[in-house]
Amino acid sequence: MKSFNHSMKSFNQITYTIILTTFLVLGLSFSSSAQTAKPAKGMEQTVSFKVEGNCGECKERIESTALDVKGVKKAEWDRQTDMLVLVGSAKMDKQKVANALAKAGHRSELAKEDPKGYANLPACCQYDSGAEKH
Ligand SMILES: [Cu+2]
Repeated sequence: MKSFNHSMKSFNQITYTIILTTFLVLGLSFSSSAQTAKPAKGMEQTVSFKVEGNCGECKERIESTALDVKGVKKAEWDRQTDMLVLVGSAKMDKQKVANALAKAGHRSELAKEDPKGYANLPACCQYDSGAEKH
């Protein structure tokens, strides 16, 4: 029984070492990838996603709606490519921006448009009507 206990102990020690090493390696790789995914506090981040829109009026609406969301410092929407580029603090949440845009009627890669918001858009801005970009 004594020798059994002894071998159990060394087995536990080996297991413990393996687990510790695994966590250490995982922890190191996780922290380095986490740094690139989420900027440290106080740092700025730039994100972009596609937002449907038609014209200069859409541009103003999309950009001012985005700027009203917490943490957003700069918003620039490109009428040709439909890409919205946001610069903001670490607290900026692109999903919140997408939700605000959806409420205003603009569909994006991240959120489906609110039908009421879409219906309230001026006819020239209703991007699903087949109206040309202008
Ligand atoms: Cu428009």
